[in-house]
Formats: sequence, structure tokens, C-alpha cells
Amino acid sequence: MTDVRDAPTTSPISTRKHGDVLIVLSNNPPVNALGLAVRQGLVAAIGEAEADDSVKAVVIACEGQTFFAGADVSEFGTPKAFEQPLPTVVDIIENCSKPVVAAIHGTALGGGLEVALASHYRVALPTAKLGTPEVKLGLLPGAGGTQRLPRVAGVRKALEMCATGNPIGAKDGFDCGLIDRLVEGELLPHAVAYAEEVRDVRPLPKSSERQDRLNDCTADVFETFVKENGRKFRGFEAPLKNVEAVKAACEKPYAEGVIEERKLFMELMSGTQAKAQQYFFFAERKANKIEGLADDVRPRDIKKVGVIGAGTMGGGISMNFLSAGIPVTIVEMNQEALDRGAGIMRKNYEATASKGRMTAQQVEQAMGYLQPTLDFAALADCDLIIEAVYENMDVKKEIFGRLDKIAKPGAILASNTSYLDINEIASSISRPGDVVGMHFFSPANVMKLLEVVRGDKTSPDVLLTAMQLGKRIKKVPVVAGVCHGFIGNRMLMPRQIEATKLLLEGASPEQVDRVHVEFGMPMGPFQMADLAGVDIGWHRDPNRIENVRDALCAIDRWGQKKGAGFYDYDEKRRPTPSPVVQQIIEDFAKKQGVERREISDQEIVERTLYTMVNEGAKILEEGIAQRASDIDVVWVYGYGWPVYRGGPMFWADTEGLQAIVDGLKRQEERMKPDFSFSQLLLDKAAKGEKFGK
Ligand code: 3H9
Repeated sequence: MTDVRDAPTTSPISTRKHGDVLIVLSNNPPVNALGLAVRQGLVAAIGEAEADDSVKAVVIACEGQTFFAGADVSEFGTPKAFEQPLPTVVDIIENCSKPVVAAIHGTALGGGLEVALASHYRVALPTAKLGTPEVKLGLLPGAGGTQRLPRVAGVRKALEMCATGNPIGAKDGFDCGLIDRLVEGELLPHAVAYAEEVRDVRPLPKSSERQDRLNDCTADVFETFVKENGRKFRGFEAPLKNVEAVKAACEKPYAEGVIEERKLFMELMSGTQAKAQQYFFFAERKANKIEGLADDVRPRDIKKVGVIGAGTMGGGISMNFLSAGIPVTIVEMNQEALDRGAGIMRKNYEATASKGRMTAQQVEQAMGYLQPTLDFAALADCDLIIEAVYENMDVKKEIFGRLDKIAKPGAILASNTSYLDINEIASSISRPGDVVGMHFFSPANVMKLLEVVRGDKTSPDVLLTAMQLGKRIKKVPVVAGVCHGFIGNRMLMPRQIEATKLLLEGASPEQVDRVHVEFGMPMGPFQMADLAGVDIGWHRDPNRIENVRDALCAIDRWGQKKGAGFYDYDEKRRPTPSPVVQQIIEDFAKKQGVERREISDQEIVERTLYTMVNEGAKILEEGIAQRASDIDVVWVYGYGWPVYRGGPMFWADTEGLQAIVDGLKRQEERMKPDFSFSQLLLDKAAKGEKFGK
């Protein structure tokens, strides 16, 4: 398939006549992005329609998988973006003296929807999706979209679409007035027939001139909307600018509204958040690519999956496959655990259905793919078997030994371990090439990240299969090498070590967590420990108290599940600082001779976030991650690192690697003996380089 970036020199826009309708067709794979050649072609095509008296109407349509999916993001920040700019192109379309019909299939996104909005009529297949995802790139629709959309679909709808970036279906689009006609079957003949029908209608309906849909603009609509979405928008600049732009549509004449839109667009475009979010867009897509994979490697066919363990992880993992229509055989040790696991899966699906995101029929369909069993031998016909039992090497080896005997030849044997050595597991059986790590993140049916762990002997086709399967079940798969904790959890370790030491030195759990939340993380290290369970990995001996965590576990402060951990919790799970914990921390500090002092927020940043960057650099130099951007994808999708900071490695680049090194040097003494510098970080900082290209 031709890529937008190496498009042919001939125009991607062609025209042909059907009776008195000029069909304007875009062919710019893979997603018909509105790059310069497309924009120039569209302007030329409208010019052709104007110049030809026999043309009475125009249809704009796209070949391939989708209608225009937006501006060409790879042009942003280059001179090309300013040539024949999209705002001018859409105005030329709207000002065409002959009716223009947009024929929409696939996804009309961003600039694509703006082309459709500038057209006089919009016809779509029921499967089409319409959206303004610019906010996810740290932007707003910058080609009149924030001004035309509320005039066509109503203010509330436009607010939701622009500020959240979530697309709507064509049916929804029809109901709100965005789509004039839904058609089944072949799109183009319907669009041409529609164009013939409206060829003589005058005046031409121009979105920019409409006022009728602005009526739902009550005084408090914007305030209420922002309040309702406060949590979602926290830290992001773009959603509020989107709201401002839509508000301008209500308060100003169109001509002034677009000037406001442009001003806000340029403000966002020049900011760091937009750069981070656009970087991340490409990082996510790059993560899917396996370096050095030979062209002739083909994935194995996965028709049936086995899961060992019906606990929280096993159940969540299974749901991903069930939702994708892939049958799952799930094995447990006893009937009670099996029933409980299947019951929780059903309950999760039913909760989704009660929110209207699934039908009752879809719930039954998904559950129909599940085969619960106590018989290990039932895994024999599975193409992929994922072990999801607790973290213990001996137990895992025992399970893999059993699998070695019963799994069919060519079956992929995966472990969901979050720390353990895949090579050790693989080398304990007769078919190490079939072994791979598939590390899901909890809750596994919700979290998008999947670390696919490549062992020394993992076959290339096994790795490829796991990566492609990840995409099929709507995860974001990232390749990781073998080490303790792979990419994500390994970087968590220095953070946790320093955060805990900071408590003894004088910080409180609240302060450390606040710094992280203000940075943009969904929660801080101690809030996370309380949520996950302070007792995870605890040795279970209440008399052996060697650190603060042991002390908390010994008195049953295991986190939220016990109503107490680093914080006290009320019945609604609202946390408050705990005097008991404070006392334990102070006692420990005294016992260990740690002098307590005032800790600055900056020190917390340097010791818990800069150390993560340092660990990320080690991961990179050891080849555990294929590229710096993969580390960012892991942290955004696995741990909620704020995407507007791009991920830890992108953030380090924006801070400046020398600033990171300087900060770490300031803290080096205090962090000994747990800390050591990454040579890669030091080298790059010394050369003034970045992790990103
Ligand atoms: C905008 O429109 C601004 C305007 O308001 C104002 C301007 C003044 N540009 O995702 P996939 C590439 S902002 C360049 O794997 P899928 C992508 O990198 C834009 N390239 O496919 C990948 O390349 P590669 C608003 C793009 O089927 C390949 O296409 N629009 C663009 O899973 C396949 O992509 C958006 O934000 C682009 N706009 O999903 C929409 N889009 O093969 C962004 C894709 O080298 N796009 N590529 O890795 C999407 O959401 C999804 O790509 C889409 C298809 C749903 C369309």
C-alpha cells in the first residue's frame, strides 16, 4: 500500500463526470489524509466544476478504506502545512456556486469532517464514523470545524465531539442533523442520485450561515459541560480551548468566530502539549512494529485460546478474547473458583450492558464463547494458552511442564508474568521457541497495554502472532525483552524505592502523592500501593518487620481492600492521612538513624521521576525496549502517565537531558546505594542529544 508520505507525484484527486454531476475522487492511502497534494487537487476540482457549464452538482468521495481521516499530521510544523491551507480549501468548497455533496464511508475525522461540513449536503453509510479528534492531538478543529459543527449539529453535540474527540456513529450523526441522508449499499451511486436531486435547489445551504442550531446555547451550557468533565480534562490545555472556540461560534458572527478559532488553534499548535500528543500518536503506531523481523515471517493462526486461572487476571484476559469472538477454554483447580471467575466475567459484561455499551444479546454471545473446565487436558486443542496464575517460578514451571505434554504442536505457550524470567520458564520445557510473555495490565479487560515479552529463544512467528493478536483484541502491544519487571514494572521500582526513602527522610505519603497527581499522574505511588494492595509481594510473616511496608502489613493495613493502608479510608473509600502511619514512619526513621528534614517538591520530582527516566535509559541501552517511544507508550497506556507530557522519555527530552542529569547528581548521595547512572543518559546529555529523533 502506498503511504501518504511517499505518495505518487500525480494528483491523488481525480475527477470524472456522471451526467451533469462531477465526481471528485480522492485516492490517498492509507487514510486519505488531507496532505498538500489532496488540498491542491480539491481546489482544482472545484475550479473545474465552476468552469464547466455542463456541471450542475459535485460529489466529493474517497476511495479505499475511508473518507478523509483528517489533516496530514506528518505535515504539521513543516512549510507544506501553510501552502493551500485547509481553512481556505473548505471555504472554496462551501462557496462553490454548485451544490456539493460529501459521500462519507469509513471515518470522516478532523479536517475530513470539516470538508464534509463545508459541503452543502452530507450522505453517509450507516457504518461511517464522524469525529473531531484534534483534541487528542492537543489541537482543535482548525478549518472552521468549531464554527460550522455547532451550527449544523447543535452546540451540546459540538462541544462533546470537539472537547472529547470521541467519534459518533452515522446514525447518531443523522439524528443530530450532521448527516442529511443515510444510504445502504453502494455509496457513490446514492450520492450522485442525491446530487441530481438537489442540483437546482437555491440558495445553497451553507453551514457557516446557519443560526437555527445555535438556539440550544443557553447561558450555562459551557460551564456545566466543563464541570461535568472536570476530571477528564484535568491538566490538558486543548479541551478548554475547544470549549472556548465553540463558545465563540455562539457569541460571534461566523467571520469573527473563525478568526478566534485560528488564534486558539495557533496557540495550541505552538505549545508543548500538542507536540507531545502528536509525537504520541506516531509513537503508538510505531510500537506495533518489530525491529529486524524478516519479511517472510507469517503469524500463526489463532482460533482458540486457553487461559489457566480464573482469578482477576485470568478472567480479565479471557474477556478480551471473548469480546473479539475468539473462543476461550478457561481452566481452574476447583469448581468454586471456576464458577466465581465465570460469574465475575458475566457481571462485568452486564455492567457494561447496563451503561448501554453492549446489548444483552452481545453479553450472551460473548459468554457463549467461554468454556469453563476443571480438566487441564481440555487445553489440548488451543492455539494459544496463557498462564495467569500467581507469581511463583516453581508453580509456573510446573504448569509449563504439563502444557509441554498436552499442548498441540505449534501451540503458543504464554505467561502473564509481570516480573519473572521468561527464559527460565522457556528453557524448562522442550519447545522454548513457542514460549512468549503476554503481560496484561489490571484490570486486564480494560487496560490497553500489553507487554509482549520476547525470550532469547522465542520464535519470530510467535512474537509476530502475539503482537498481531494484541491488536486484534484492541490492545496496544509493545515488545519488551527479558529482565525483572520488563519495561513498565522495572521503571516502577526506583520510583518506589526513592518514594519510600523520602517518607523516612521527612516527606509524607500525601506530599509525594500530591506531587505526582499535580504532575498529571492519575495517582501517586502510595495511593497506587493502597489500590493494588500493600501486601503484594509481602513475605506474610507479621513478626518480621524490616520496613514501613512490613509494619503496615503486620497490622492488617493492606490498602483499600482492608479500609487502611498508607491512608485511612471511609466506607466510600475516601482517603485521609493516617496518624498511625505517620507514627510508624517516624519510629522507623528514628530506629534507622535517618534525620528528618523538610523535603521540597522538586526533590520528590528528581528522586521519583528523574530516576524513572534514568531506568528507562538503562532499559534502552540494554535493548529491553526497541525504542524510546515504546517506553512512553508503556507508561501512558499502562500507568496513566499524562499523554500531554508524551511519556517519560519525551518528557525528559522537553526538560533537557542535561537538566535531568543535573537533578540526579544533586540527589546522587542520598540515593546511594540504590542508584547508578545510565551511561546512555550521561552520554546523550553530554552530547546535547535527545532520546527522540
Ligand atoms: C486535523 O485534521 C486538523 C484540522 O482540523 C485543521 C488543520 C488546519 N495524518 O491508525 P492506523 C497513518 S488533525 C498522517 O494504524 P487504523 C498512521 O500513522 C487530524 N498519517 O489505521 C499509519 O501509518 P503507518 C485529525 C496518518 O485503520 C497509517 O495511517 N485526524 C493520519 O487503525 C494507518 O493508521 C485524526 O486525528 C493522519 N491524519 O485507523 C485521525 N491518520 O502505517 C487520526 C493515520 O506508517 N487517525 N495516519 O504506521 C486515526 O484515528 C486512525 O488512523 C484511523 C484509521 C481511525 C483513521
